[in-house]
Formats: sequence, structure tokens, C-alpha cells
Amino acid sequence: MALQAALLPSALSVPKKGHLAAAVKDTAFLTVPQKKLQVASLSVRAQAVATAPVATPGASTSTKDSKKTLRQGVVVITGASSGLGLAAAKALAETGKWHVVMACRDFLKAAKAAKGAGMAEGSYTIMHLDLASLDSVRQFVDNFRRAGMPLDSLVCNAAIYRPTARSPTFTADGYEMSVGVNHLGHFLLARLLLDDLQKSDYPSRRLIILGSITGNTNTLAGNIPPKAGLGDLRGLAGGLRGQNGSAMIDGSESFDGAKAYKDSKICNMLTMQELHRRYHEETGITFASLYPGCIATTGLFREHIPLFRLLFPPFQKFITKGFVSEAESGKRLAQVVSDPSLTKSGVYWSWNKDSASFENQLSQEASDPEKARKLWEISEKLVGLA
Ligand code: NDP
Ligand code: PMR
Repeated sequence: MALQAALLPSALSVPKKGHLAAAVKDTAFLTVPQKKLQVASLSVRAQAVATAPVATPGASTSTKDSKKTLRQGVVVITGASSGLGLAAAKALAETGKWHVVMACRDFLKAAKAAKGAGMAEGSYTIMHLDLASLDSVRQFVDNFRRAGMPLDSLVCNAAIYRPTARSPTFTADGYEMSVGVNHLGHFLLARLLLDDLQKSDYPSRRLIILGSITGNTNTLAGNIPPKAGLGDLRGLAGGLRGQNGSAMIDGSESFDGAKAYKDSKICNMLTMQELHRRYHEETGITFASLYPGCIATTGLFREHIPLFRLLFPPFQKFITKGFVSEAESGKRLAQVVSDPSLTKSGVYWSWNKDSASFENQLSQEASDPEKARKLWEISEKLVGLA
């Protein structure tokens, strides 16, 4: 029971990070070192794009043996400065088949992380994106388009988890931070970049949004309190403002940071399915979500109490056996981006003990089409698309 007490969200408080993310909201390239990196990496990419032939969509012709080969794909990964995003960026870049656009809120952190992970110069581009600001999302899309790259795959990976927060913090647009960053920022990004994915001549274009087991109440992990639940979405419809309504999607009066995260993951999984229903047939884009395993060592748990951070990895490794390393989780996400056998759309992928992928079942709420439609319509209003 001592273990359970340590692992359950604690009432102990930690310093709040508050509006930090909103404070760094700005355009892409802020400082000299950032500019240098960006320019260097873009110019390499520009050459790669320039060498691709125009006449054969989705293929380039090797000068040596005139055998048709697939051109290098371009994948945008949000939150690629740590954890799963970084591991997937590395895994994809290392294949040589992908150029990775690391869409990150902290440019220097991302640059250090890419270097530290041993990613080859020229295999990636870092662009500023702060999902806690809708202006920043729009700015990112402009910057990306100006860079002239095609978009072949988009991975909505970034997230924050605030299990010990006693009160909500808010995005630049005034929405509760966990749902604002994890869902609303990605919702706008995905909607804007759909056009770009549609224009791509790449044979398999994919839009991937991270889900999680803890947002699915059809699992043991999803039944650990506080349980995810969107209710009738009245809090979201009210704008998640806190002071003049609720900061929680279901309209609860009290704020619960752990539940807000789990709720945001339901939103992620519902959004993927609604995208599939609305756009798959028309565009051929593959929409997918996944639970990559419990990556208990990542920065996601940075705001949790130290005892949790100490016990969580061994607990997941030896007791639940749900633990997965950052490197392994990166390979799993990379598979969903590029594996030719994972082209099915509308799927929530998971992996078994032997690391083989399978189509997993979502909970009733996380697969409710009526809720997905309602979520879509409210989210459109909140991000200024309707
Ligand atoms: P990390 O904390 O390591 O990575 C999260 C990333 O999101 C970081 O790069 C972080 O940037 C970025 N980020 C946070 N806020 C913003 C913002 N406002 N704008 C842009 N980027 C932002 O966590 P994980 O790697 O564990 O999580 C990645 C994904 O995997 C999440 O969607 C999570 O829900 C999902 N997941 C994780 C599981 C796990 O066990 N860890 C299990 C199931 C799903 P910065 O580096 O600047 O902080
Ligand atoms: Mg959970 C049965 C297996 C299992 C799995 C796969 C997870 C994954 N967890 C499991 C079980 C349990 N957890 C049990 C029995 C407990 C009670 C001791 C427990 C507790 C627990 C806590 C307190 N677990 C947690 C927390 C968190 O703060 C994490 C969380 O909810 O983050 C939102 C978490 C997680 N457990 C997982 C996974 C993958 C997480 C975190 C990441 C996520 O959902 O994105």
C-alpha cells in the first residue's frame, strides 16, 4: 500500500511552472545560434528537395542505375526535444529516409537534445512551436510553409502533465493548460496542416496523435483515480476559463491536473477518429493514434513528487511489466510513421510483450462518435476555425 500511496497523485505541492510557456511565445528563430542551426539545416534540406525530380510523383530517380527510389520524407514531430518525440526523431532520422522537423517550444533545448542524441546535422530542422499559444501555432505553420518543404507525416506528440498542481494555469488564449496544449494547440495545428499533407505526393501520408492507456477506462491503468471522463463537455464549451466557469472539460468545479491530462488524451484519441471519418476517404491520409507503452523515465513526470519519480520506473518494470524504454518507444512511434504495414486509418496501435504491434480497442467514451463530433465542433470554435 505504501507503493500505491507513493504512486497515486499526491497532495504535496511542487513549484508551479505557471505561464512559463506562454511567456516564450514568439516567432521561430530568436537568437543567433538558433538562426545558424536553422539556416544550416534548411540549406541541406533545400538541396535534398531540389534534387527530387518533379515528373514522377512520390519517387526520385537514382542517377546511377536509374532505379526508382522513394524520395526522403518530411515528418513534423511536436515536442521532439525530449522523451518519446526525441527518440522517434532520432529513429526516423537515422534511417536516412526521413528529414525530421522538430517543432519545439525551447529551441536551444531541442538543439542540445538533437546533438546529445547523436542526430546527424542536416537530418533535422528545428522550428519554434509553442502549443500554449494559438498565434504560435499559426506562426509555425507559416514558417514551415515558407521553408518550402513538403509535409508527408505529422506527429502530434507534445504534452504536459501537471499531477500536483492545485490550481489551473492557462494558455496565452486563456484555456486550461493541459487541454490547451495537449488537445487545442494540436487540434489547430492538425487542421491547418491537413492542406499540406493533402498536397504531398508521398505515397503514404500520415497524421498521428498520441493517445494513452490512462485515457481508456477499459483498462486497469485507466481505472486508477482520477478517471478520465469528458461528461457532456460543458466545461470545454464554456471555454475552460476557470474563474468564470470550469477549467475542467466535464465542468467540475474543482481542478484536477491528473484528470485534465487524461481527459486531454481522450480528446486526442477522439480527434484522430473524427479526422478519419471526415477526411480519410477523401484524402487517403492515414490517421492513427497509439499507446507506445509506459515510458516511465521521460520528462512527462517532471512535476510529480520525487518519490513517485523514484518508484514509478521500477514499479512499471517489475510489477506491471508495462515499462518501455525511450529508445524502444521511439522505434514504435517511428513504425507508425513509416512502416508500410501500418497504413490502416482510424486505428489505435499498441504493442504486445514481444513488441509486435496490434490494433487495440478504445474505451466506450474514447470511441464515441457523437462525443467526437461535439468535441470537434466546440474545439473549432475555441481555436477560431468556426
Ligand atoms: P516529455 O515530457 O519527455 O515530452 C513532452 C514534449 O512536449 C517535450 O518536448 C516538451 O517540451 C513538449 N511540450 C510541452 N509543452 C509544450 C508546448 N507548450 N509547446 C510545444 N511543446 C511542448 O514526455 P513524453 O515523451 O513521455 O510524452 C510524449 C507523448 O507521449 C505525450 O503525448 C504523452 O501523452 C504520450 N505518452 C507518454 C507516456 C509515458 O509513459 N511517458 C505513455 C503514453 C503516452 P520541453 O522539452 O520544452 O519541455
Ligand atoms: Mg499506472 C496494469 C498496468 C498499468 C499500466 C500499464 C500503467 C501505465 N499503470 C498501471 C497500473 C497502475 N498504475 C496501478 C496498479 C497503480 C496504483 C499503484 C498505478 C498508479 C499510477 C499513477 C499514480 N499510474 C500512473 C500514475 C501516474 O501519475 C501516471 C499517469 O496517470 O499519468 C497520466 C501513470 C501511468 N500509468 C501507466 C502510464 C502509461 C502512466 C502515465 C502516462 C500516460 O498515461 O500518459
